[in-house]
Amino acid sequence: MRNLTAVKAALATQRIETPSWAYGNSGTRFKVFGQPGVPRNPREKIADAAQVHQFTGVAPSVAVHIPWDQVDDYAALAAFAADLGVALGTVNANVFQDDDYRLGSVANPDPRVRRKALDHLLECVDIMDATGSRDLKLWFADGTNYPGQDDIRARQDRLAGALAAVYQRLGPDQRMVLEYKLFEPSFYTMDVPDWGTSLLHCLALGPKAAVIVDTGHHAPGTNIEFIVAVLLRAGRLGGFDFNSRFYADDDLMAGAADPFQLCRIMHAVGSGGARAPEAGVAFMLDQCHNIEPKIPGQIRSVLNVQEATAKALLVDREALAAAQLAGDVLGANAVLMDAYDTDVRPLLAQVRGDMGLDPDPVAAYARSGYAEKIIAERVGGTPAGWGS
Ligand code: LRH
Ligand code: MN
Repeated sequence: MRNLTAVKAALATQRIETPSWAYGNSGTRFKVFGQPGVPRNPREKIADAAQVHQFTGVAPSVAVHIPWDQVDDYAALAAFAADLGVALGTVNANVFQDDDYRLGSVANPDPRVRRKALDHLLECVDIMDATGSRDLKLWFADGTNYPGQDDIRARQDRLAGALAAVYQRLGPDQRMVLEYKLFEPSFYTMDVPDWGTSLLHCLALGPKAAVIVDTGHHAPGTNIEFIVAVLLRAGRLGGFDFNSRFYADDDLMAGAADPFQLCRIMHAVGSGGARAPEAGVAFMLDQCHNIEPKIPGQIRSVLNVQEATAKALLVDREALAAAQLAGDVLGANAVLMDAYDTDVRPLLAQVRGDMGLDPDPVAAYARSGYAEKIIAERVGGTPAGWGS
């Protein structure tokens, strides 16, 4: 697809969802470094997310996490967001921060604990009814730390039972998207450790269940674009949690550690005809800005996804297909590398200009004075964080 008009139109209609928790304090087990001006409540997080959309034009929704974003009136919160030009997006359940969940939530041996976890998942669907969100995102910390600790198959049965109960509760336009993770916080088994396990559960549930690929949740060296291609072929790629990592689930800025991988992933998305918002694949960021300023970090991350997407869109697919079918190994690789090696920043600056935006969102945000404003205003109260 080298038709530049079509490429620019595709870039202008891109939709990248930012996570509310990226605007709050976050860290590691060693330290959570507080930062000045950090939001203290869901409305301030949404106001910060609206800044990212204001300067990039392609981040019109913000994912919420319950109870980190708990409020009395979710419809009012959605209206507040709409007034700022963003929508409440994916609803993330949280059954990983309560003492009851030490041995798991929906896979816990104790039926009382499983019931408690299921009730939270069902409450999250009620919240989706109020916010108008399409997706319920489920990530489970559930697993075991030692061989023999629990029965692997029995835990799968318990998980399947809870997922089926939630699936029954979904409305006609709602989906549940199941995220997998190889390890952490459980270190011998995770009950949803990989794409295959997530896919099996989704296929068992029905068409409103799909797989979430968090780019930080694989073993080192995993070919993520292969997983993307296979899930798209099965019609079960629900979306992405984009971030990057050097070693584990580092939750660093998307594209920061491996921009080529992000480009290869977006190429696989394009090959599967799933780039456009209508295809139903959710493109989300799931990151923690432990040491860097959060709003600029989100803006930079959105730009990194845009750049990876632009490079993937510049792949000469006709030439690529011809080289592939001719068995021209180097020729085919060169077509893709030619696109990847293209500096797409001028093209994206043009796209932003056409959208009435400053060509350099990072600089424009810095000039806006918003950072200084929130530091001056947000004095007192408790900075938002992971709440554990
Ligand atoms: C788990 C995860 C999941 C979220 C959490 C914030 O590692 O990726 O998507 O619930 O991070
Ligand atoms: Mn994630």
